[in-house]
Amino acid sequence: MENAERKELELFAAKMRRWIVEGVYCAKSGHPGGSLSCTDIICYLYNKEMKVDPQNPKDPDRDRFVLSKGHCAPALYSALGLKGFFDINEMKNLRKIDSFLQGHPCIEHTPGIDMSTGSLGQGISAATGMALAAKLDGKDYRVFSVLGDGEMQEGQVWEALMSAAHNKLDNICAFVDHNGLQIDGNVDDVMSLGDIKAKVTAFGWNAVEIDGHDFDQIEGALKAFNENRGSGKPFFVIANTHKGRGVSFMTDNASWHGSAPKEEQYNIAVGELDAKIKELEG
Ligand SMILES: Cc1ncc(C[n+]2csc(CCOP(=O)(O)OP(=O)(O)O)c2C)c(N)n1
Ligand SMILES: [Mg+2]
Repeated sequence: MENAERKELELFAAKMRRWIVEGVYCAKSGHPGGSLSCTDIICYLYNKEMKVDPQNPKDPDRDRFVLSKGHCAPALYSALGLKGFFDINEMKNLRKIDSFLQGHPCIEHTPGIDMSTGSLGQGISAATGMALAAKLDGKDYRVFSVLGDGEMQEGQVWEALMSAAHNKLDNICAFVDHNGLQIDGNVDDVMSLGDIKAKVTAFGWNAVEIDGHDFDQIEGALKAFNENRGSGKPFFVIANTHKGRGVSFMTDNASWHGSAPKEEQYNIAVGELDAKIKELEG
């Protein structure tokens, strides 16, 4: 991709991260670590890949997005807000009573949300159902989903993977945000996933492995997904990432899975992200 295009994506992602930190700080709760690790994937999808219209969020022909790791809602909300689905300043009301930006995505109240998620394992199942619906309705839309690596320990995920392959859903592209950490520490210490690529391939999907913070590699994976359409096989992307990416003291640190920064930590995080935004705007 051209340098200017990459820089534009980096700037959007830096703004997303700035709003994630703002939202979680204002709420005094939430999940910054996993939101910051999937930011670049969601940034790319909403800026370059998905056919969606902020003015017409229920367009029946739109591409769908399901955040299966629903606790990372701040990442999705920041992308939707920056794209104009709603006023981005609503991020300051994250998790407040009566706000439409609750701790987990809700299809009923939030423009741009295609599925309510939060109970790990369910999102990818719903995404599979949506991809099957597209096939049955003769529609061309695609379904994108992002799972957590800890989430992949859920048995329901593997039922969904089996179902998608059985139904030949080559219109679904699932990413795992492979940050190596879950709520209690290392995924490998809690319950190792083993060779994810070998497993999902054995479950009938085609798969690629990428650096989930590298926009050229994200683009390459999506190109491979689009070329894979017609194969009758669903497509899986193992995106290697860092939890807490973009904020020095949160990076690769499981303790930032589900906690909000105190004022001093907020100031450091915002200082780092504002400097990044300034550098990219310059
Ligand atoms: C069914 C279910 N069990 C437990 C939880 C609580 N929970 C929320 S996040 C999380 C850890 C998820 O780890 P991972 O999927 O790796 O997320 P990430 O690292 O991307 O934040 C858990 C256990 C849940 N949301 N749903
Ligand atoms: Mg994880």
